Amino acid sequence: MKIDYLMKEIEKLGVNFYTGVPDSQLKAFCDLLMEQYGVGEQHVIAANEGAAVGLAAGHYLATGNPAVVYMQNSGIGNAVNPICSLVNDKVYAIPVLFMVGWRGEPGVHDEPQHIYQGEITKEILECLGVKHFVISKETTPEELETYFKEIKEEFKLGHQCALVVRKGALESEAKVKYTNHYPMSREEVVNCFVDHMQEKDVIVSTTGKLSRELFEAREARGQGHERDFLTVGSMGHSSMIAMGIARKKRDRRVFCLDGDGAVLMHMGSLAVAGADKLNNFVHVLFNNGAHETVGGLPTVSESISYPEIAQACGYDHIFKAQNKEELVKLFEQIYAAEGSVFVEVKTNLVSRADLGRPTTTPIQNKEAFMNFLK
Ligand SMILES: Cc1ncc(C[n+]2csc(CCOP(=O)(O)OP(=O)(O)O)c2C)c(N)n1
Repeated sequence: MKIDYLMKEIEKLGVNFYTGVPDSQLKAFCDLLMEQYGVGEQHVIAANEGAAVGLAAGHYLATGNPAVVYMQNSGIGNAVNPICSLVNDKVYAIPVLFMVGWRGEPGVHDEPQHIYQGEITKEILECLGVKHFVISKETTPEELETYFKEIKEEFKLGHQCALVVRKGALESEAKVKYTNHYPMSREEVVNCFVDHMQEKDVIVSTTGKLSRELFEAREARGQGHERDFLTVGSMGHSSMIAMGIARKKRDRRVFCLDGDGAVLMHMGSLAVAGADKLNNFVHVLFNNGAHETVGGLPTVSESISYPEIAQACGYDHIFKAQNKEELVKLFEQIYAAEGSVFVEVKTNLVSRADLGRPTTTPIQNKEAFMNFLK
């Protein structure tokens, strides 16, 4: 379906503000927002999907106009609390239009982390009191018009509605190119960690392409995957997984290879990890200033200082690298450090078109990892 039809219907509803967290399945929509509005007055990329609901509610309070909140279906979990306890009609009755990318739709092949979420997407929206309409490639402008008539009526009652967007449903001409000027790619840096880590040490890697690159780095070296825990879902939680391991395995260094979008999503964890003062915890932030995995839309990372934030949160050592020379030096610094470590590595937005996906299952990953830790 041409996205223009959808945008026209959205505008007819009186919506002129968009917020959310990007999703590859909504790439056509996200790119269009970037092309039309960039990030600013009419479009804000939120830290997480719950925060986006908060922002949409604030926008409504100030203007009387509903907002669109976009997300991958995995983000529904982050939004459950403000959907139930803020915008629901038993509380403040604030209309919101959700655009939800339907990963893991039953019958459509997808990665393990999307399967259960995909199965329960419609059910969970029903449970949350959010009326949903499925949008597919075949949805006609007439069908869309009838959906939006219903949405308008629901909005009058202070209800929320969702468009559940199937794979390949939206077509757009918008082609936005996202870049930055840093010399190293995320994959190069991942490879460097694999080559410089000591035998006993383990990695917890964040959601998205970083984990896929780590998997391929091991494959390319003919190594097993037992030293890596791939956080394939659960975006933003890899640092807490790593901390949980580090607390109980004090004789090993636990590296958390994190993304800036993921850190932003649950930034409070930095404070908790910093306060725990673990001397075997190495938190490495791959900062490319973007949600590269899902298309490259920017985060706010370029305008903040993670090293200063980490320092203020209590991490004992803060290191930085943005070129190969600094990166290689890092490992001496990391292994000489006593106390918890935070590293910021700046990376660019280059990734391989032929990047594979893990060929082992999450359960195999868990079992091999736990055996290695024993
Ligand atoms: C709760 C949740 N929201 C959204 C997504 C979709 N998603 C997967 S990876 C990703 C981007 C991660 O960005 P970042 O951590 O900066 O890593 P990068 O891809 O740039 O390496 C997003 C938004 C998700 N998996 N889970």
